[in-house]
Amino acid sequence: MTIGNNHYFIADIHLGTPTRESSLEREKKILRWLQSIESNAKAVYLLGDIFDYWFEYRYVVPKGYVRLLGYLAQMADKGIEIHFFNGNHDLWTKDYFEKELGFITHTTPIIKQIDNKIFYLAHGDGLDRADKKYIFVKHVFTSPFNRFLYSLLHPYLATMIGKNLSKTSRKQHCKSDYMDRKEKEPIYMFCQNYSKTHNIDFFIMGHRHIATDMFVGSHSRYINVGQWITENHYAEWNGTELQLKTFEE
Ligand SMILES: [Mn+2]
Repeated sequence: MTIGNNHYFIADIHLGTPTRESSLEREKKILRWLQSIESNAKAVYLLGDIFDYWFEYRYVVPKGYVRLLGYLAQMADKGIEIHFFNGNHDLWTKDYFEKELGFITHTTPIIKQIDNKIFYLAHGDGLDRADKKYIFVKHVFTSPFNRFLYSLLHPYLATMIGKNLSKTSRKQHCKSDYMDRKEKEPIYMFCQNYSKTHNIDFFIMGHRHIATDMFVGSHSRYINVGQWITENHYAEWNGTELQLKTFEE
């Protein structure tokens, strides 16, 4: 079978929240989106917070999301690259996505040439190096020893704690003013600074939950793919043009 040429970018689906029913509905919508782009797709980039909570044990993964995971695995089997970036809500992955589903996983931002353009791809959290509190919290959460301790909790208790932490973090995130500080928001400032010393054509990220397409630096663009909780945006690179789009059924 032939593979398409387009690259697709999506983030912040936050599956699992706010209710099982609404999450399932959203998951099915994502499947319809994937079906609509599949024949044109060379690669799909999942730019973080696909799951509102994910903690992977050595032999066990969280229940649910089998439609989406199965469909993505099938796409990977056909030769479409599925790139999975950890967000701040689903950072506790191990090797399940790679080994079982055939994804290409990324724990940190990547810089990648696609066709003749340079892309900076990341979830978008932690880019503000002055935010010491966040950097500390992330360090605590990702420390292998803490992760090991957490994995010793019974999954019933661990999942309850984890889901609550996720909920609190999302609430704080929505309250924080960087959601609408526009040009002062950390990701925009990061892109602005980074583009001074690096040759990047497109910065594509999530995390902010607000779909954005703006110029940064002298010739770069910052695209934020928004979220799928109440909206449904994605970005498409077709070899010559990068567009922020809305999934219309
Ligand atoms: Mn996030």
